[in-house]
Amino acid sequence: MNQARVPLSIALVALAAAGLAQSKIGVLSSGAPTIDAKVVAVLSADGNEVTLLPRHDQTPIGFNFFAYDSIYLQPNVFFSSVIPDLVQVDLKNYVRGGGGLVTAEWAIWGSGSGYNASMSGDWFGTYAGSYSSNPSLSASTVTSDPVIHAGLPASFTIPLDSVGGGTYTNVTAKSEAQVFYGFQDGGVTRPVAFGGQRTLGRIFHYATVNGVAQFNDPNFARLFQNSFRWVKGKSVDGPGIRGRYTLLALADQTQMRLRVTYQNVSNNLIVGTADAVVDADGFFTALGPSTPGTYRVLLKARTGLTRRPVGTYTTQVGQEANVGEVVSHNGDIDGDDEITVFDYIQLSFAFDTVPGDGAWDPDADLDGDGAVTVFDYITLSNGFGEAGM
Ligand SMILES: [Ca+2]
Ligand SMILES: [Ca+2]
Repeated sequence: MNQARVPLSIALVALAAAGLAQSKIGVLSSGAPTIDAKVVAVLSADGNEVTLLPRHDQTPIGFNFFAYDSIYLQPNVFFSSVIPDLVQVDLKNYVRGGGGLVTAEWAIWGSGSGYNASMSGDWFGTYAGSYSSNPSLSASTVTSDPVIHAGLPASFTIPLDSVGGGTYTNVTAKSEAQVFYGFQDGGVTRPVAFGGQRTLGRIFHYATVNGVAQFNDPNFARLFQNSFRWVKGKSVDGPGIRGRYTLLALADQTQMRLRVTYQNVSNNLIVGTADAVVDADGFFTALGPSTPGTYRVLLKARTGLTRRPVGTYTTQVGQEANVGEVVSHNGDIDGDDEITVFDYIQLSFAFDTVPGDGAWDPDADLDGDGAVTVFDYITLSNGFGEAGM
């Protein structure tokens, strides 16, 4: 038991009880426990409710980023890591749908080598071809912002850590980027703290690796806290919906998790998602978008397909809406929202196994009877060729 954590836990409980949390922040683990602990401590000290999430490259497909106001991505420690492609698409859609994302040095360094290509097109800078191992960096204001610069001097020196081989990357800001602090690289001003808006959400980048020495600097710690205030997104916490999703051939749907996605009918943008748990007959309730509007509802269970109840619904304050019911085939084991030969292959690897066997794969047990058998093959075959909608 780490004694130092006790006062922090008490402080967090007190804040949660008083409903004063600044925002809900999910920290994708860097893979370095000392850095992760520092990140959590600095953000908690600003009154946020902070959750340490799986290592970024091990984020499970289908992870619900919309459960958080903002997400921190620090991919430096395991610098050859790549986030699963479907998760990158989710993270990109999370930002475009109103979420906030803060990233560290490798996000842009790596994009220069093709890492995390599905989302890096949304970054606000590109790799300028070089990085540095300097032990400190002199940051100066380029454009002042009341949220970013709150409590900070116009210029300050940031002590730097070497994480993954360097301390910062030379970045070229894209034309649409807002650069808050920069540094001088020869005759060129390079961005060190910068970002911008992508559709409904915001991304904030650091050109630095953000190690422990950096967080121990009060000015950098404040800048870090301010950047999360700046990106803070909207969560799904509005009037609820109820509906019904039936996953074919599943013997007992009790406790089956369902993802509910809200799409604005006027511009087709995804504005948020919510998690729901269904009862034995497939009935569920879920929170709705915080912004009043008219939405299309998309429903998906883990090995089911995305299904859309007929019609749309308009949020009404304090009133739960019934969005209707759908039935889905069962067999999307790899989570790409289609039932194809790749799902067959994954089922075949787990065939004739039960929990405890080396090749056991709970997602391949489509009917949920605790074994991967011919009945799971039949279930998959019944939906073969079907895709989400
Ligand atoms: Ca599939
Ligand atoms: Ca089975």
